[in-house]
Amino acid sequence: MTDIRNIVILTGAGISAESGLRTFRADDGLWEDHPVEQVATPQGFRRDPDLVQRFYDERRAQVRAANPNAAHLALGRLDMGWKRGDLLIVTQNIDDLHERGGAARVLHMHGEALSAWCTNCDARHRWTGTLRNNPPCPSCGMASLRPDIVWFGEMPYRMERIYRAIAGCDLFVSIGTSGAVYPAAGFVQEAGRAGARTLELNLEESLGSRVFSETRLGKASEIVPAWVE
Ligand code: BJW
Repeated sequence: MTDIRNIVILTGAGISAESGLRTFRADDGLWEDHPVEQVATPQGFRRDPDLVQRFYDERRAQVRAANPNAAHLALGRLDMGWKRGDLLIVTQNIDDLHERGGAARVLHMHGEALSAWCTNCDARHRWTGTLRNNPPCPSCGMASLRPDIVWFGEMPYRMERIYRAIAGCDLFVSIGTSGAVYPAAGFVQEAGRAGARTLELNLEESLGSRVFSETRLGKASEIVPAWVE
């Protein structure tokens, strides 16, 4: 990696699978038991807020019980040691395993399980317990808190910052994501257009595998440390 200065790393559910957090689209994935329109759209939340709060209460508890695996720890080491240029980890994951694995330059484009968002005053609060009993917002006192999650049809967070980082990177790495959800699935094309080398690390080929300059297949806990070291 001697010619590389600026790196953007996109991560998806596959990097946290070996920490015990389920992915979405596998046969035993989350969408098998929880229809996506019911739990991951603003319409689903309006129709049955209790169901959606229960789903994310459970996810929040699972995130708290999980620990970073060797892949998160390797990216943490890379982030701490990378002084030659910029590095940004753009994660689609709502868990905090990158941060607990030692990484600081992390951006959660689909939100965070451990955050609650007040739809009345727009404040965000670190949240570790339940949201099901309509707790009041600590800032404005209204019972308008929802999971701080980007659902289908909503705008992912920090897009401008992400596209700027991609436009300036020499290496784009995608780890453990199926490439089924946009705009994240289109980042590899953006990086390619910017002249970056593109590398996919995944258990199996994703929908966009052909677009990458290189694909390495295997478990994240093995192939990510091997790539970093
Ligand atoms: C391993 C492994 C191991 C397993 N080691 N690897 C038609 C065309 C284009 C776009 C659209 C369209 N119709 C609608 C859209 C837009 C829509 C979309 O993309 N829909 C598609 C289904 C087509 N997107 C949106 O609505 C987004 N917003 C938007 O587009 O706003 C407008 C906009 C305009 C202009 C610019 C920018 C924006 C919002 C998307 C929100 C996604 N939300 C979710 C749920 C919330 C978070 C949560 O509850 O956790 O985010 S959906 C779900 O999918 C979650 C994930 O972050 C996301 C991606 O999933 P991921 O991470 O890839 O998981 P899997 O399960 O799919 O794959 C796991 C991978 O890991 C696999 O490849 C395995 O092989 C691998 N793996 N074990 C390594 N041990």
